[in-house]
Amino acid sequence: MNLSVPGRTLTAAVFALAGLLAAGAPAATAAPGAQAAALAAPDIPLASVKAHLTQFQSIATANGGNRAHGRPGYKASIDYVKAKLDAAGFTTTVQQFTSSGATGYNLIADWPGGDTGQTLMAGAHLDSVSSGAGINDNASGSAAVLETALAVSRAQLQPSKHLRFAWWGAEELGLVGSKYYVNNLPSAERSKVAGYLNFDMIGSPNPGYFVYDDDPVIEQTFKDYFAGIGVPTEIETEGDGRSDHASFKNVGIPVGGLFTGASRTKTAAQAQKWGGTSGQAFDRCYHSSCDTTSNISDTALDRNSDAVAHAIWSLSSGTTVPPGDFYENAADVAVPDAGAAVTSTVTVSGRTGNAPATLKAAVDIKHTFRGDLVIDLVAPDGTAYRLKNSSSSDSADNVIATYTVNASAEAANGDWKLRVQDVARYDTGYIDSWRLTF
Ligand code: DTR
Ligand code: ZN
Ligand code: ZN
Ligand code: CA
Repeated sequence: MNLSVPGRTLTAAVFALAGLLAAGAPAATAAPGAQAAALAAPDIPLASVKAHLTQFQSIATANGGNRAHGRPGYKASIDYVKAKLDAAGFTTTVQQFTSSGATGYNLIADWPGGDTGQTLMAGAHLDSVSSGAGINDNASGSAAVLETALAVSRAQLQPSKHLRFAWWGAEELGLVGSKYYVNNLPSAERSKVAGYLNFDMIGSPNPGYFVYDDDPVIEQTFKDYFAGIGVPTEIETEGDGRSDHASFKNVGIPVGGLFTGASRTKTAAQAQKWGGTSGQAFDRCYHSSCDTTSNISDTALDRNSDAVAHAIWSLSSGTTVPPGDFYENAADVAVPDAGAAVTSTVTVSGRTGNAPATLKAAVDIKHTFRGDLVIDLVAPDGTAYRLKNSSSSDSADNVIATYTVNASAEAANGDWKLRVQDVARYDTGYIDSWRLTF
């Protein structure tokens, strides 16, 4: 299968493609808590992803308790996602098919622009089983892909590759929707798909962090992201053929994806590295009626949603920022109410000289009364730069802002800390993510 690389065998084409994908995915910095991204992917707000889960739950509740193929809850889910994407400027297409005597639907959303000869796809199956709402399986993947697509629109991203997002029908009947899509994609169009990223169950309540071991560049992109936030990963071993990426892999398209586990039980070693409960299933509600909005790990959903955005930004970009230009930490850090200051660290290394006079600190702090917060950037030598003072009158939510600091007196390399203190009682929050750009 020629992947749009004329005159080459599949193997060579895949590696050639890997080279293309690699161009957009520079090696991450070695320093834990810091990583270089080809382009600065935004933090995907957990609250926005969970708002979609709430909608999918409401849809299931209003339609017989599920969002299964052939049932009204599935079409209502398609309509919800399509409306969001139409409003955000995507070109959407609803592809119909028949399976088990019922009409099924795939939703395809193209982001205008980019080289359509190098199309990067990301998708998730939108259907549930008939026994429940299917919130982890797979509203979690559907919501993360939707919110990433909306983030592309908010950023008005113009990557070198063309972006296409997809929500599949009838995956639970045997990858029916994604197989229908691939089988009906003309071979000339298939060869333009540079890669397909799949997200099926990414919020399991007792989560593992599994990365598909298929295309090496895609796999490394995900691994780099999790290494950058200090989260160990494992190779997904039960995945082959188990979700929609198989439809693409079967025709030679490079694939990758993320998974937090289903009915298998978490081992003691896995609980040691990830937390959670050993001897218990990653998702005890897999394919059950209890797969509702309470069947989600917020931390896993947040981390994986951010990983989706990182992969889209990294793998679709033809430009690269010099490694080390951008350092981030997306691990959540709770800020105690009227308590001690907390810090989140990024380690800068490999740079020469001092930091710039226009060092940028972009912060994303979730809080229900941001006037409570005092925020400092602390240089490696301990010098503190005040980014934000407290204010008893600023009752708005969240601090999502970028501050410019004249740090030219500071050596660039070392541990830089974001220090946050809640100085007034009531209301609380957490550091969602922050990044330092040189
Ligand atoms: N078949 C998927 C869930 C699933 C089971 N194992 C894996 C591995 C990789 C991705 C998904 C899955 C479903 O029930 O939708
Ligand atoms: Zn399933
Ligand atoms: Zn699934
Ligand atoms: Ca986050």
